[in-house]
Amino acid sequence: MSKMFEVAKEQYASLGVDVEKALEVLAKTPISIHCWQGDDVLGFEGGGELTGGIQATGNYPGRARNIDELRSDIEKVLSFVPGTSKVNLHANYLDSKTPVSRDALRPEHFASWVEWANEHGVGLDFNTTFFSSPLSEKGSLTNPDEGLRAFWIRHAKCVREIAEYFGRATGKTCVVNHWIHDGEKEVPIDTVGPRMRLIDSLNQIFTEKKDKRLMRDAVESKLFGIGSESYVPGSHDFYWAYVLLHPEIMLTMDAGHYHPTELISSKISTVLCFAENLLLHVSRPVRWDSDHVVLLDDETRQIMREVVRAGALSRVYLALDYFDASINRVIAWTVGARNARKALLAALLEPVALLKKLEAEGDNSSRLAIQQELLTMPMGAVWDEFCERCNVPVALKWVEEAKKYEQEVAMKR
Ligand code: RNT
Ligand code: ZN
Repeated sequence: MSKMFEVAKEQYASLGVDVEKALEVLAKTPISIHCWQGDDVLGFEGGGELTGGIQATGNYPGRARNIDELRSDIEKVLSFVPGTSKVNLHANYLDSKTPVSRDALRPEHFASWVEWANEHGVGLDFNTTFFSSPLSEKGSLTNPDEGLRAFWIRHAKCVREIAEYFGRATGKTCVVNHWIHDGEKEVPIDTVGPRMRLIDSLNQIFTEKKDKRLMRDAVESKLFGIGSESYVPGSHDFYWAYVLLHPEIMLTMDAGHYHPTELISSKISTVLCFAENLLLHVSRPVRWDSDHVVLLDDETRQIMREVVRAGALSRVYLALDYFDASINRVIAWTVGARNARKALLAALLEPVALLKKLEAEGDNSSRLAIQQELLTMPMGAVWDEFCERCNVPVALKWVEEAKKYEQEVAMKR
């Protein structure tokens, strides 16, 4: 244990913060690491193009081109990120030598992922993949063509079965996120029809009740996407109403899916008043839903603070969602994952009890002063100690290792 850590521990203790307790909670809180940062969201169906409202920009060399490369890259990332991680897969990351239609996906197509996950002691989360398909060019769950809409409903049902299998085979609940890219470049005349079809599709998908311990469903809202700038049926209001009427389904809030000045941190407490659980996509929009690498910025810190201050860590699922193809992908991945956990540490090191007491007493000046003082308290020493205890490289040592991996592995691709 470093001297710096001992000093930091005392400083936090003087505000009533139990650092050891904070580290315990930090270590066991799962954060789901998305698989799609490694290959620019392309997956392994062999299509080779990302379409459907989202875009990974940049062409830095070393992209993972197959499952083995992607797993090797994720393993690197996992070795750099302290605490409990899960790995978040998309339905187009199947392991199959022959093409499989998305409405015919079976657990066997993901059996090697389960084996891999168990080998590495990580749980798996999952996602329906409606984008990057010629069958969803005119939409997925809102498609006016009944045959195509039925296809995508079948897809979602397959994904839920596979998720159940993930839950059973890994012993860890699998969270399934459903995001559709459906939407319009211009405001359509009929804005109700697509929404009514979406309700019907969701009702069909969720008809079969699943064991909550094995898998959970979540629906992700969005304001706009590329090509769907003016109208998105699956908006925040839409899904918020849907989950209120169907409490077994969770709402997913992605930090990049709102108006530029609208923050998900300010919505968390409202959702928690009415919903038991919530899924967060920790991401970073820059002017648009650009999915930039997560920083240790104000909003990421505020997201974690809101969850911790509400005492809701066990009710909120945390997942990462960004894809940067302009820099070393393993480094991008790791920076974001470490930052999300660092922000969580910062939240856990807040003297919440003391701040709440001051607030109740009306002493808002002390409340403000303490919050500002906290910003320069030695969290770094606590973070370093945490990394050491978790056997991951301390400070910038991981960057050296990532660079070495880049030279020896990624650049040879
Ligand atoms: C898209 C959504 C969605 C995707 C992933 C790949 O805007 O945020 O979560 O990023 O499913
Ligand atoms: Zn998202």
